[in-house]
Amino acid sequence: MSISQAIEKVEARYAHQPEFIQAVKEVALTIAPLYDAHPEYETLKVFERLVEPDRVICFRINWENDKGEIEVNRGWRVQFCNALGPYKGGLRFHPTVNQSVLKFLGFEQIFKNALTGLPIGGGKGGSDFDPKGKSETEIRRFCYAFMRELHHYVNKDIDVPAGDIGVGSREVSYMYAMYKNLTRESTGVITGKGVGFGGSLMRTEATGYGAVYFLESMLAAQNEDIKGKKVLVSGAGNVSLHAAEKVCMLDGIVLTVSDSKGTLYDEKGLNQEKIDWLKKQKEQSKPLAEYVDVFGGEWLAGKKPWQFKADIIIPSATQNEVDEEDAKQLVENGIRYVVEGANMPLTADAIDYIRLHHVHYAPGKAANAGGVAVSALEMSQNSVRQYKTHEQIDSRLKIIMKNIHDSAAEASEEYCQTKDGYIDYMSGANMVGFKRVADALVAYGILN
Ligand code: NDP
Ligand code: 2IT
Repeated sequence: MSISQAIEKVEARYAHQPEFIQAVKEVALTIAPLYDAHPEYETLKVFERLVEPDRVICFRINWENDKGEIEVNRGWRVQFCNALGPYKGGLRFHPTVNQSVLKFLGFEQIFKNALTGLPIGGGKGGSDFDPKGKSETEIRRFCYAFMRELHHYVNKDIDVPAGDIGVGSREVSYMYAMYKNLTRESTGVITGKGVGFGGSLMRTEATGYGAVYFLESMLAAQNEDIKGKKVLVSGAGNVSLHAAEKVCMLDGIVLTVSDSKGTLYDEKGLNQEKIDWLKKQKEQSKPLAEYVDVFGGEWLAGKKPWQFKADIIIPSATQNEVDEEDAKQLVENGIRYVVEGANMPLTADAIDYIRLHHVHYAPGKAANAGGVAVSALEMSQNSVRQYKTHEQIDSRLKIIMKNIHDSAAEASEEYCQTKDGYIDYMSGANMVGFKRVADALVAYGILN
């Protein structure tokens, strides 16, 4: 079955899963040169196999709210592909979570994890539980209830979850506590744990910092650096605020952050004091808009951050937050680099538009791989029951991000006929990630 036939099959079978189809097509449409060079991939139906998860586990979560009422949510774990190691990927708690969203995230995770060069397969999970407006005790009860179900399916050598939207170190620690309680095991079954009881130093910072390390390599490839460059960041969560922090540390100018309510614009740029304030504000679930009263700037209710002139954007909130109209505005405003902190933040049309206009584009599966990479370092620290230092993890993270950049750039040079120093990171990253997984499947024969 050719790749185009495999796409048709996915479109027919999963017509009701638009995000999943979007993620599959993005990979499929860029790996053709590699696929053509390896006839064994088609013989062994590698692509057709990879678009079908090993299994999707779906379960009910009953929990009790503060009024003593029973609430019922849906939970999932998509165990997509373990060709390279245990299924690995985060858990998302957000009302928009459904099978399509988790399958797109799990599919992307396979190739992202392969790009890190570490022994981890791809998976994703979560729930349609909405943490907004819930009390601390409700969050705790939900996390316990979620793991009461999930623990049947995960294990340090089988499937290792972590955080994602709505799941940070607090939630991971509650889930880990329930896992330990039920299994009497103290193992690396989940990553992003608190430092001091199994968590790795720098896991919290890793995704945002890693994305900026990737950006540094992109800029260096064009003989530029980040100093003085204007950057638009979206989101105000884990990835966004750490990406913003690293940009500031390197003397870039972060003009925006945002959330589901609107955008904060500060023409003077963020600094460490402002970022610390933002972190505290989000931790306490307080409005971003209050920033203006403390530091000045402008609050744009209901607006995205893409209307301002800048050099770089780091979209770090959620999928499809940059559409074709936004892409047109970004090109018009002189944006030259797009670095995806989030997973699939650009629609397919937006990607086409910016690539057509030679904007350098780093897809999430390459640029935000630093988080899962440090998760994998947490797994190995847990296995040997030793901790690495901050400096050791940070230098590994830098090396991993540089390797991802360089391998994607090399594949772009080998397979894509680009001109004027343009690097096709999307095709390059897809081909490198895909090849590592495909070669493992070929080596295994028809199992896996
Ligand atoms: P957080 O929950 O910490 O923060 C999410 C941020 O995005 C919040 O500011 C939130 O605003 C905003 N947001 C979420 N959904 C929407 C929406 N539908 N519309 C507008 N804003 C929205 O999540 P993370 O920072 O962990 O994750 C952000 C992105 O990065 C996701 O795509 C995730 O998959 C990806 N990612 C995360 C990694 C990690 O290590 N955590 C690793 C790699 C990728 P509000 O508070 O108002 O909802
Ligand atoms: O999308 C992602 O890579 C994550 N949410 C992190 C996954 C992980 O296992 O650390």
